[in-house]
Amino acid sequence: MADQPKLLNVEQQDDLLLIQLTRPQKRNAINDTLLLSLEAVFSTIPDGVKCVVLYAEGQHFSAGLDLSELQERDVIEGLHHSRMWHRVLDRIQFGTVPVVAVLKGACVGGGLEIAAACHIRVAEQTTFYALPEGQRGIFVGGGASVRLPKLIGMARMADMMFTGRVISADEGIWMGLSQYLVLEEQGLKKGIELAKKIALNAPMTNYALMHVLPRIADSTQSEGLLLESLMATIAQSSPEAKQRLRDFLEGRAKKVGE
Ligand code: 1HE
Repeated sequence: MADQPKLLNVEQQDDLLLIQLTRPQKRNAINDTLLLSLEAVFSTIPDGVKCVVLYAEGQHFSAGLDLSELQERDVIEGLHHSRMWHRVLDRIQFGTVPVVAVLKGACVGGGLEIAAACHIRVAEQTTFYALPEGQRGIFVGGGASVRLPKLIGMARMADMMFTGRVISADEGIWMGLSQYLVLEEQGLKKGIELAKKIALNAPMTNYALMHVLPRIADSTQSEGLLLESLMATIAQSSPEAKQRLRDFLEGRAKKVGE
């Protein structure tokens, strides 16, 4: 509706798409409208965009599910609601381009679930992580029970829910919740810097990292090894890979670390 505040701001910068949560007055709590807006944006990534940076206005990445909408749902409505979260977060994780999330302040509940669906997480020093579902008498419903154990292990996730433990940005980096830790206000700059690097990769490599690597992680060892061989063969036979290998052998490509 026209008089409703905009919950997302989307801006294309060359081959990057910057998506900002713009509900700071509610600490970027995720109501259904915001969740469906995210789905719409991630379903229509413009041609030419090679990486997304997801960040937030205000002091907090996201306070999670908008609890004011958690009205009396019956069982089947609850199932559909959780499955809607799964659909949207799968759209982020298994979309067309990698997503770098820039975290700060609260990254809790559904906010952490969204962050976990992204491919790279940059945390500002103010970030803190929690799963207050345990204290609110509910359970995670946006995919955390599948994605978080892959990042930090099941025991740590269970601890967060059993005890309401709040994880600091420093703890989060060694646990694996974020891959990068930066000073306050430096997150977006770092996120864009990383997104620009990711955008330089061969699209086939980014595709393999987004779509094949997590499937290999879900496979048995023998299935995973076969998937790896198939993916490696497809990737190395692409014209872009051949060109990149020639560039290295003929001294035109950067060495590791340059
Ligand atoms: C909200 C929400 C919310 C803030 N739903 N309205 N998530 C939680 O249990 C986290 C709940 N939120 C908090 O613990 C705190 O708000 C924060 C630590 C994140 C930030 O504190 P603070 O002092 O900066 O803000 P505030 O004063 O608590 O909140 C400002 C406003 O945002 C206030 O509304 P106002 O109209 O009184 O100004 C709050 O009510 C509102 N607000 N968080 C609704 N979450 C797929 S299943 C996922 C399940 C979950 O995510 S459960 C975890 C829910």
